[in-house]
Amino acid sequence: MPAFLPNSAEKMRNLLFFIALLLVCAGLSAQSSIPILPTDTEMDIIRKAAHVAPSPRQLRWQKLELTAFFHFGINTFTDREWGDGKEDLSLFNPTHLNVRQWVRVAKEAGIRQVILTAKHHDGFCLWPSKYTDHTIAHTPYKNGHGDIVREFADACHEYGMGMGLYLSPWDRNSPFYGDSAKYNQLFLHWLTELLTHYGKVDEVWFDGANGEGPNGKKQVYAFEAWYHLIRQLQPQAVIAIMGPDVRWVGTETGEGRLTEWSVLPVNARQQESIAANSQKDQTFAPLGNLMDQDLGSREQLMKARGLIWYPAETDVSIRPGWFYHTREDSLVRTPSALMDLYFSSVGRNSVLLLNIPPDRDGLISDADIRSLRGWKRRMDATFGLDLTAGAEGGVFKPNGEVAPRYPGMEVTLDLKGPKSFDVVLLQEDIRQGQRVEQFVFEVEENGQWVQVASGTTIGYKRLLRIPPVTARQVRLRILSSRLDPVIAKIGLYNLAE
Ligand code: FUL
Repeated sequence: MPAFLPNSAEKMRNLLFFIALLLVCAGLSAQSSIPILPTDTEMDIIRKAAHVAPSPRQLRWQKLELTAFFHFGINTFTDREWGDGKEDLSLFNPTHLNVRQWVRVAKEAGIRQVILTAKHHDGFCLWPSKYTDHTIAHTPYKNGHGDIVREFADACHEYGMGMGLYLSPWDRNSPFYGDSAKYNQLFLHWLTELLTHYGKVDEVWFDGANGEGPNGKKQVYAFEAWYHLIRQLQPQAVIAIMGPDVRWVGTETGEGRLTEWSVLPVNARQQESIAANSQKDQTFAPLGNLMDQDLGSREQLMKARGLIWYPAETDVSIRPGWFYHTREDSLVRTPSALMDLYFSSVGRNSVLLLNIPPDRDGLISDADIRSLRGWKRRMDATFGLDLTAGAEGGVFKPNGEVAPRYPGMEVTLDLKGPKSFDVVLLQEDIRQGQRVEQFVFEVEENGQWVQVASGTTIGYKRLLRIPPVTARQVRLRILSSRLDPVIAKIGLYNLAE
């Protein structure tokens, strides 16, 4: 990887001095939330946006790139997607259950963190909770002595895999659901069990489904109290996607936006909380609808009272359903479809959360394993050889102004001989923030620069597929950025068939 810092020590010193000066002048350093003051000008707001950066837990999560879900529970045995909480628990009897196999399969596919449905909407707990009878302790599995959360935690530990738990707020079994105070308290008990008995937890996942309880009343979730408890018990865990650290990308198709900002505006109601919690943890309530196409443009930022780092997670299943159904064995995504998912999620500044549902035996099925292996082979064959290795140049030429638009910033690479490629990879150093708004990628042909790719945001990672091209000199030009962008990597590859 060429480093986009000047080659000589002197240039390096100049650059560091320049960056330090810039930060001092701007009076800003990177932080995960920044309030906007009524006196801030448009330029002040943009400068602030350029300094919003991930918290350590968000940064760790973003760098994982590939994470997976295991949807497994009573639905696996009733062949349903959403149970109603009245299921006969004697149906739950995975005779060959091997959670180590799930985690191994995921690991071999390049996945770095996995999330188990500890409890889905049907209320069935995969661990022997003390607070309900609707648990694994009342199933034939290991004669009621099983604990699949324990097996999962042990397997994650054994394979060095990040461990996450999905605890559905919606509960169609609990008699307390709808009696908001009681259910919220119960939920705290469940969280406490899960976050104290099983070692380190890296991600806590809540979806937003919400309904009425048996009393006919809509449950009001006490998210704030839940977040508070999670921060106390497992401070390193990211809370997704009804949570402050990670947002839902907005679809379940596996497609992120072409323009995907990790810096989002928050609203007036949040202003005080942001001011009070600046540099600390804070509650979240981003402005607007997270399914909108435009979440973070300059126009959106101008309406905000604060700015937060709130990156996208793309959840999608390897099969049509979230739970395993035999009838879907022939509908497993192919290796090339999984490759497409990588480009449309990780390649668009998001983390991929790929669901791989274990079957009724309690194993990941052969069809899924075949696809995952084929995908991994393609990933390795594609990204194993970066054609910029050994390239010269990469001196980044900032123009040094804190200005609203930055024409003319560019990075040129001499590939030391003609190289053919059809994939371009770009990365910003998001520890400094996300800044690039528009770029073009060019190759030199007969003394002329020819554009082969263009785009808007880069963020943690941007991947572009282009028609195959051969060139010796390539150039990234930033047409618009919120502040001097910090380009961490340019890579050139060939997509493996
Ligand atoms: C949704 C749920 O309703 C689905 O069953 C699934 O768990 C998905 C990941 O989240 O909200």
